[in-house]
Amino acid sequence: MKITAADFLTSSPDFETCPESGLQEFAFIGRSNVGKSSLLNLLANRKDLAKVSSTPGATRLINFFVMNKAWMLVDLPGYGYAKVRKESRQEFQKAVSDYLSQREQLRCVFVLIDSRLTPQAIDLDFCDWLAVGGIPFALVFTKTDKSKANKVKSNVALFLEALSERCEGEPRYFQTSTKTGKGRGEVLEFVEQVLKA
Ligand SMILES: Nc1nc2c(ncn2[C@@H]2O[C@H](COP(=O)(O)OP(=O)(O)OP(=O)(O)O)[C@@H](O)[C@H]2O)c(=O)[nH]1
Ligand SMILES: [Mg+2]
Repeated sequence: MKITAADFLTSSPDFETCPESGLQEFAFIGRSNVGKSSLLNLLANRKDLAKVSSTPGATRLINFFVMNKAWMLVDLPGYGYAKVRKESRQEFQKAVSDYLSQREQLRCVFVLIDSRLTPQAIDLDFCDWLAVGGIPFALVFTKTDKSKANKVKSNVALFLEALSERCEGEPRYFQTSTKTGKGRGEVLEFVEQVLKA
């Protein structure tokens, strides 16, 4: 899919203020600093549509972007920034959980995983939470330019294996780099398929 237009629509502090719109949505979620805003910019082919930051936790609102005047990308705040007790790991911001569980036009959540790391409980728990809630998701392993190819490959395999012990079925997954543009075409092709379905 060719991106011909990408426009910021609005930011919402909570679910209640999310824009009324009939457009189908694809959301980005993941740990702080994993590269959600960067990936959004890569897909949109824009340098600074979504705010990229070296400070973890920069995105605090739910940000809506209209693509090709036809569908939306939604940049969500990252989870796992503040040090949290084990019991509250899944008590991430209410705005995000409300959005994910109640937004009717949400077609797919892209869960971003740092490809440099071996499987992290917080990411596995989050995928588990989505699966239990019946919320469709796909995995995006980010920052693949930052480690050797075989390291990325083994981290992806380990994550899929760990996830298979918790949830049924293997999710779609992608590997991306905002530095080289890797994965952009595949993710957009997937979005196109889902929009058509
Ligand atoms: N080398 C490299 N750096 C990346 C990549 N993706 C993101 N980064 C860098 O990682 C940092 C965090 O990126 P963001 O896109 O702001 O991450 P985020 O997930 O939106 O962060 P929060 O909004 O704070 O949760 C920035 O310094 C980016 O430049 C990538 O694919 N490769
Ligand atoms: Mg961000």
